[in-house]
Amino acid sequence: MKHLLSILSILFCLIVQTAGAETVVAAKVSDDSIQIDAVLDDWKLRLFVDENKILLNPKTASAIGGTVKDADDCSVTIYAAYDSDYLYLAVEATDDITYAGQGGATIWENDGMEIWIDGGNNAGEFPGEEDNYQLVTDSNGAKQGYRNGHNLDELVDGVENASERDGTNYKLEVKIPLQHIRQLDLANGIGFNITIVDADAARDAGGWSRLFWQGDLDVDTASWGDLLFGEPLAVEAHDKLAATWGYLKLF
Ligand SMILES: [Ca+2]
Ligand SMILES: [Ca+2]
Ligand SMILES: [Ca+2]
Repeated sequence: MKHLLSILSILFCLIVQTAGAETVVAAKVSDDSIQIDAVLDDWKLRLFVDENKILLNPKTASAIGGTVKDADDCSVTIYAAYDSDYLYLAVEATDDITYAGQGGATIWENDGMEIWIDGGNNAGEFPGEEDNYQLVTDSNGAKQGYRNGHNLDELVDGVENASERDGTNYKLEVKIPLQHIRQLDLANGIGFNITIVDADAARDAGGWSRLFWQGDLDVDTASWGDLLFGEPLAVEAHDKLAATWGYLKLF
């Protein structure tokens, strides 16, 4: 019986780990230290720990809308950071086929990222509550904001985003004014979700697919996770050594 309980508890832990965290903690960075150019060397990504990022692939996804067969088909790492004025997200995406032929109001059908924000972190209706909105940043570097049944310029004015392709893979970088997030309380965090679109070339044949970080229905705010506003990134050991060496050389 004791052995059975041990095995069951191990299995439970494995299931919890497989399901992935429901919280991502944005790292505090210096104001204006991140430039939106789809080049991520300004992020110091090596300092990001597991809680600062979302690993999204067919195994970690809460749900798959459509078909994403394996990590080569679509898998992404999403990094979160913030400063006094902006929330930043960076995406490194692996994709086997790029589809990004849509323009105008249908850019959400392109390979790219959909960001779901519940500013008051109180769930609520979507569409309905004014603090709930969706921001699309596609792999062309286009953007779109949606709230209460409307695409709104006010949701994308002031948002900067960039995309860079490397073959069929791509990188995204985006910054969102914190002022856009209604009912924001940094101490409370925001309700948050990410869906990654994997359109591929089979879009017209029903191949439009998505990986869900949380839940399985994009507008179900109650199923979203949390984004918390955390501490600055830890300084890496060799950065400390370099600083110490500089100090020694001074004296
Ligand atoms: Ca950059
Ligand atoms: Ca794909
Ligand atoms: Ca809300």
